[in-house]
Amino acid sequence: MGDVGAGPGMKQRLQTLTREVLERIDAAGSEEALEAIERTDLARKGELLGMMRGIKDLPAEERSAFGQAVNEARATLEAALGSKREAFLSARHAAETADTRFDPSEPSIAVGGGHLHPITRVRREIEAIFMGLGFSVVDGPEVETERFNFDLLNIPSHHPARDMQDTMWLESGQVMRTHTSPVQLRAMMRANGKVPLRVIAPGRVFRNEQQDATHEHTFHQVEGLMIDEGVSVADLKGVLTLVLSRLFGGTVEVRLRPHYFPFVEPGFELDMRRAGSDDTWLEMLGCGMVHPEVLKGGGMDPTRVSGFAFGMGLERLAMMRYGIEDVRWMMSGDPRFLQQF
Ligand code: FA5
Repeated sequence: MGDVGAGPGMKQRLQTLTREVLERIDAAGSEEALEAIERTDLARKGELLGMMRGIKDLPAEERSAFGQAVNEARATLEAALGSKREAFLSARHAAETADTRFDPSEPSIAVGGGHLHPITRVRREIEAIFMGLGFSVVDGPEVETERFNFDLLNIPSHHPARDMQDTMWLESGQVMRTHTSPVQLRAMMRANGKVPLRVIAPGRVFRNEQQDATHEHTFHQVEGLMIDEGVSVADLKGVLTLVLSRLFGGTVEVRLRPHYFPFVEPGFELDMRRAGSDDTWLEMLGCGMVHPEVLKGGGMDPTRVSGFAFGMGLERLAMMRYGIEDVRWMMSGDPRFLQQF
């Protein structure tokens, strides 16, 4: 700038420069192009700010007016940059929302709700029915002692009845309970000889068994126990018939067969099938009158009280209830199975 100090020349140049930069801003085709203009024309080393530094060489009376003019030019350019940048932003936003592949009003993809496992459903139904009859729901440990799983249930060691249930033994000498019957003893002991005692005990049981369509190694039972003065086989039959007809809506046939269980006398097995069908009978539960030795072991006086007990397989009940053909589906964890319930 050879003519620094010539006020009119600098003013002219300021006007020209402002117009040129405004044109460049206007012509910028992208946000990057805008940034480039900002970096050169409005930078400290750019021509505009260079003019600021030249002010000191101007005649004193022109300095203030020229300084103001440069500041105004700078403000004008920054405002133009700002509004151009905003135009780019809103164009970008409009392009994004105009993309018809994205419709914010469309319902979202269904995530799929959870389902209760058929075993859980049947267990809850059974619990509700028994609670309506004055039974309470109790629990017992899955890892049991030999004493509770066998001895107190009138199954001494070396008794062939131990082979009826293939047992999973732990290194500690304890067992994975093979049935829910040990909870009978725990409930009696807690009752401390007091009757009436009416409990059910749902839970998992474990057997070292070969799996097939009706046998699992891990399955569920619901134990039932009712002890009072004068309880008879008629009560056993009455309660079980009532419960099963509530559970199945009175549409099943029931068959009682005499059966040996060491902890009951007399003992029975109950089979069921859909009424009027020629389905095969499905073994559903074992039951009987609590053996006097078992009552004694639980702290009850067999000369004063009597009781009935039963143990039903929940898998078999659920299979009947929902028409499930293979027990192995129950533990499959397959969502195609679970989604049906
Ligand atoms: C018992 O476990 C006796 N504790 C039942 C009992 C209790 C009898 C009280 C008398 C008094 P059992 O081994 O039969 O009996 O099994 C009872 C029920 O569990 C069977 O009727 C059947 O429904 C079911 N069950 C037995 N084994 C299996 C298995 N491997 N898979 C699925 N369900 C089974």
